[in-house]
Amino acid sequence: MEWKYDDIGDECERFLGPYGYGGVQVSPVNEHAIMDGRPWYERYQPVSYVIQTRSGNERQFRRMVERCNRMGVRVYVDIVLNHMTGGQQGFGTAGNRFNGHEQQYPGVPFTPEHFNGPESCPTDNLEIIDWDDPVQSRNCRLFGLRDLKHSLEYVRQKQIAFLNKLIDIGVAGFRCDASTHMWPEDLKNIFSRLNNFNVQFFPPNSRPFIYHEIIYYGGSGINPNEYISLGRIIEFRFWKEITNVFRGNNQLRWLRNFGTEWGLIDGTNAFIMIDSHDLRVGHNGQLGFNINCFEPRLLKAATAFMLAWNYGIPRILSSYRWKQIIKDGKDLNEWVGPPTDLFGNIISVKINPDKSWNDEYWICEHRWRQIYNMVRFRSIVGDEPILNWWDNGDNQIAFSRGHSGFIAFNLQKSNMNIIDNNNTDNNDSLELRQRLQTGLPAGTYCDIISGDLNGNHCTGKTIIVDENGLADIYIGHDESDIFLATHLDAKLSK
Ligand code: ARE
Ligand code: CA
Repeated sequence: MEWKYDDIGDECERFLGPYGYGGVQVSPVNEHAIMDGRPWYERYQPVSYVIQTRSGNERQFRRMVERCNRMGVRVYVDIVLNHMTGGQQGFGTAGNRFNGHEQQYPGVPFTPEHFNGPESCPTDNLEIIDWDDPVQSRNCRLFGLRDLKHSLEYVRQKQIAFLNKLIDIGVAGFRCDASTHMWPEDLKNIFSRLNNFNVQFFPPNSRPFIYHEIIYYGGSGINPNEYISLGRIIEFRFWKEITNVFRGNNQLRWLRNFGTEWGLIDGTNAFIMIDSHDLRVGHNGQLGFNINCFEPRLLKAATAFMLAWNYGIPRILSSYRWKQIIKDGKDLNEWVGPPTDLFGNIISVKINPDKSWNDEYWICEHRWRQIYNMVRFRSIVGDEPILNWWDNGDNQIAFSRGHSGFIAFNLQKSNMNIIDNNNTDNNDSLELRQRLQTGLPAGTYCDIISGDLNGNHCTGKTIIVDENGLADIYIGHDESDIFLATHLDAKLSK
C-alpha cells in the first residue's frame, strides 16, 4: 500500500522474489485528485488515466514492472473504473485540472454525458441509498463519486486503452475496485477486449488475472455469483469468519470443514485476505473486530491459518504506520496517508544491513518471519490435501498438508491480547501438549514460526518426527506466537 515504484522494484529483487512471493498488488497508479491532508483514499478518486501518482511516474512504473517480472514476481494493479472524483475541483497528480461538480475531466477527457444522472439513477440526490438494489448500486453514486456510464462505447474505449497500456507494460492482472457497482455485462465487454499478455514476460495467449471487490456477507445484496465468470471474487466471508474465530467468538475446532460448507464460494473462485487497506482502518467492518497491525500476535495467527488452509488465492497487506486515535469505536486518523517528508514526498522504505527497516514509517508485514515463512509453507505444500486433523474439542487444532507440511494452533482463550479477568483456568489447561500425527517423514524439523532453519540448526523450536509420523507438540500459553509450523524444506539433513 502506497509504496514508491522504485522501492517496490528493489523489494522484488531483494525480498519478494527470493522469499517466494508470487506477486505484488500496487495502489491505484493513475492520476487522482490531490486532496487536503493527502489522505490515502485520494488514490480512489481518479482524474485521468495518466500513470502518475506520488508512488512514481510512468517511467518508474515501467521499470518496476520489468524488474519484478524478471524476478518472477507478478504485478497487479488496483483499478478504479467505477467512478471519477467526488464533488470537488482542483488538480490531479499529473497536473490535469478537474471539476467534479461539473463532471469535467479534461485529462481523459470525460464530460457530463459520460456519467450516470437522473435518467439512469432513480434516487433524488443521485446517491446509492438502497445498497441491495442493483440499479441504484450500479447507476448511482458511491459516496458522491461521479459514476461513469459504462454502457457508452466511448467510456469503454478509454478504460480499455488504459488497461491495455498496463498489460503492454507487463502487468499480470487487476484488483477491480467496486465491481459490485458496475454491471457485469459492461465489465465483460471491457475485459473481453483486453490484449493478450506481453510475450516478453509471459507465455503466448496469457490473459490477465482479475479479482473483484464484491462485499457480500449473504442475504439479499448483490450476489458474487453474477461475477464469477469475470475472474476471482474477493470472498469477504472468508476474512469475517476467520477473524471471528481468532477473536475467540467461535471455536477453532469448527474450522475442520471451513470453506464451501460454511457458505463460502468455491475456493477456486476465491481471493482471500485477513487485512486490507480498508479493513485496517475499520472500513468494511469494525475497529476492534477487524485484525490489523496493531494486534500483531492475532494478525500473524489468522494470516497463518489463511496461508495453511487450502482455499483461495491469498493476499497479505503490507502497510505503513499511522497513529491510531480511537474515539467511540472509530479511528479519527483513519484517513492518514503514507509517511512523507515536509514536501509531501513519500518516504522510501530503507532496509538496514541487519535486514531491519525504517519501521517508524513502514510496517512491512510481508517481512515478518511468521508471515514470509508461511508464504513459503504454502508454496511447498502446493495442492496437497488437509490431512491428520486434530482438535481438543475447543481452541487447539492441528493438521497436515498431505505429507509436506504440518501446523498447530493453541488459541485457548486467555492466549490472545484479550484480558480475560473472569478466566479461572489454570495455565496447564491453556497449553497445548500432545503427541500428534504430522504426516511428515521421520526426521528432525525446525519450527518456522519461533525461528528458522539456519545452516543445519534450528534457531527456534525443533520438532522430532518418528517413523510413524508422530511428534510431541508443545505450545505454551504465553509464547509470543500461538502456533508452530514446519514443512519438508525445514528438515535438518541429519
Ligand atoms: C471519500 C470520503 C467520503 C466522500 C468521498 C467522495 O471518505 O466521505 O464522500 O471520498 O469525496 C475509499 C474510501 C472512501 C473514500 C473513497 C474515495 O474507503 O472513504 O471516500 O476511497 O476517496 C462500499 C463499496 C466498496 C468500497 C467500500 C469502502 O461497495 O466498493 O464501500 N470499497 C472500495 C475501496 C475503497 C474505496 C472505494 C471502493 C471507492 O476498497 O478503498 O473507498 O473507490 C456494506 C456494503 C458494501 C459497502 C460497505 C461500506 O458492507 O454491502 O458494498 O462497501 O458496506 O463499508
Ligand atoms: Ca457505477
